Amino acid sequence: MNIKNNLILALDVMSESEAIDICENVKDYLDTIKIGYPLALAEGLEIIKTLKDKFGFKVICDFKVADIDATNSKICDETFKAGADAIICHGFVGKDSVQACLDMANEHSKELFLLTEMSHPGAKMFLQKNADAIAQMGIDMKITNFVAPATRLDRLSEIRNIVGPDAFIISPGVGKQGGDGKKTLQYSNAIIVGRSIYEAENPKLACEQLIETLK
Ligand code: OMP
Repeated sequence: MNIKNNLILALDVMSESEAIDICENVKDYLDTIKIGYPLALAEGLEIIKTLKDKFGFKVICDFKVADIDATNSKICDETFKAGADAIICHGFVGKDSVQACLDMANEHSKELFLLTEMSHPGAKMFLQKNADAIAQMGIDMKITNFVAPATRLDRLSEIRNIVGPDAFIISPGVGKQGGDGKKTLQYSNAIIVGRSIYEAENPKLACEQLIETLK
C-alpha cells in the first residue's frame, strides 16, 4: 500500500459531520484513513463509502477481527463489501482464524493487516509474550502487512527483524501514547495517528507540523 507522507489518520470521532470536518482539514496531507469501531458503530459501515467517495481516501478498517474462522469470514466479507481497502485482524486467535481473514481479503482483492503486539501498557500482560510468534505465523502464512507498536521501539525493531525488510508495517502510538514519529519510521512504513490530529485546535496545522517532524 502506498501511503502519502507515511501518515494514516485514525479517525476515531463519533459522527459523520465531525469526520467530514476533520477530513476537509487534512485532505491535502494524507490519503489513507483508518476507521474503527467508534465511527463505524456511530454511523454504520456506509461511512466507509461516504469518506472514500468524498475524499478519495484509502480506508483501512480497524475491526481487530478476533473470532473463530467462520465468523471472521463473515466480518471481513461485510467490511470489504462496504468498500474497505484493508482490514486489521488479531493474530492471537491463531492460524485458522487469521487464514479466514486472509482468504476473504484475497477473494475481494483487498488487503489484510495482521496485528502483532499492541501499543498500550496492557499489551505487556499477555500479548507481548506471543507477539514474535504471531509475527512469524504471519510470515509463514505469506501475510505481507503488519501492525506493530510505535510505543516500544525495541519491540518494533524485533518485529521488523522477524517479518523482514519487504513486509509493510504500520504503527500506532505516536503522539498521545508517547511514541515518536520519526524514530518509528526507522522501522515502520507508516505511522497511525489519531487524537493528536483530530483533537487538535487546528487539525490542519497539527498535521502539517507532524509531517515536518518526520523529515
Ligand atoms: P491515538 O492514540 O489517538 O493516536 O490513536 C491510535 C489508533 O490506533 C487508535 O485508533 C487505536 O485504536 C489504534 N491502535 C492502537 O492505538 N494500538 C494498537 O496496538 C493497535 C491499534 C490499531 O490496530 O490501529
